[in-house]
Amino acid sequence: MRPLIVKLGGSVITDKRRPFVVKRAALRRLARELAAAKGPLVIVHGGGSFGHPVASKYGIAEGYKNKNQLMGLSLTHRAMERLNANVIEALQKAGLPAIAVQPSACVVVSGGRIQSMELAPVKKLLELGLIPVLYGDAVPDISRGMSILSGDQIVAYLAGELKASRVILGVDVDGVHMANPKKDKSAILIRKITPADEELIASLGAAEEKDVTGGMENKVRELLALANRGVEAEIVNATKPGVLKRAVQGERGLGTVVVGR
Ligand code: IP8
Repeated sequence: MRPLIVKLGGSVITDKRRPFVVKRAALRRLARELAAAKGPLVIVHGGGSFGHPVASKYGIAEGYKNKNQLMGLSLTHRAMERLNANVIEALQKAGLPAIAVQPSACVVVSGGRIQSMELAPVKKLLELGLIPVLYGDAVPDISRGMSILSGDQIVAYLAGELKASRVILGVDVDGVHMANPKKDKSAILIRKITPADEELIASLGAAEEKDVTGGMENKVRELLALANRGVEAEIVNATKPGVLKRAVQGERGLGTVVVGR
């Protein structure tokens, strides 16, 4: 029972310029598109304008430094729960039996990296036919007190552990580009990335405005590590109606494919 794992990027489901604003129409559409998936499905979503501004204000991603950050961790987590509730409701309205799984309660993180995760509940939910929905979260970190765990890292970890059939990351651009496509309309889309493209991957970080978890470079690095474990992944534009639907139905080559050695 190899699940398909889909990430809904924060910039796809929230308005990144306006704190705590959900893109409701987009979320409704994406929920309907996800309903086209056959077989077991895990959904992970990012933070967008819910998690990132709060995490950044309190410096959660830098680890524990002062007592103020305790409220910061609490508020960041709550912001993510609020966004997650919106996602779950949209999925339910599209007829999908979605259920929230709280990462900060089941993942052990050290130095910002997942060390282990209690997977028995997720596996059982999948076996029953439910759709676990996880999200980037503010988490306790056993070496530095606290961290921000990105949805991308959760996707990569789960895909490896659950031996996912495939991973699809839905973002707000057509895939990975040679330059920032939001600033440079002529930026060339890269159709395929392999571990040999290190120079290109390192240059991705410079081209963009990063959020607290690192943006496109980070996504590609997570997916490459996964591809080396035998799980293929694709980054597609989920803001274009129908693209995510075609991807979850098994179509390839809609965006940037990440493959291993
Ligand atoms: O948007 C980060 O998740 P991401 C979540 O997947 C928070 O990087 C809490 C900022």
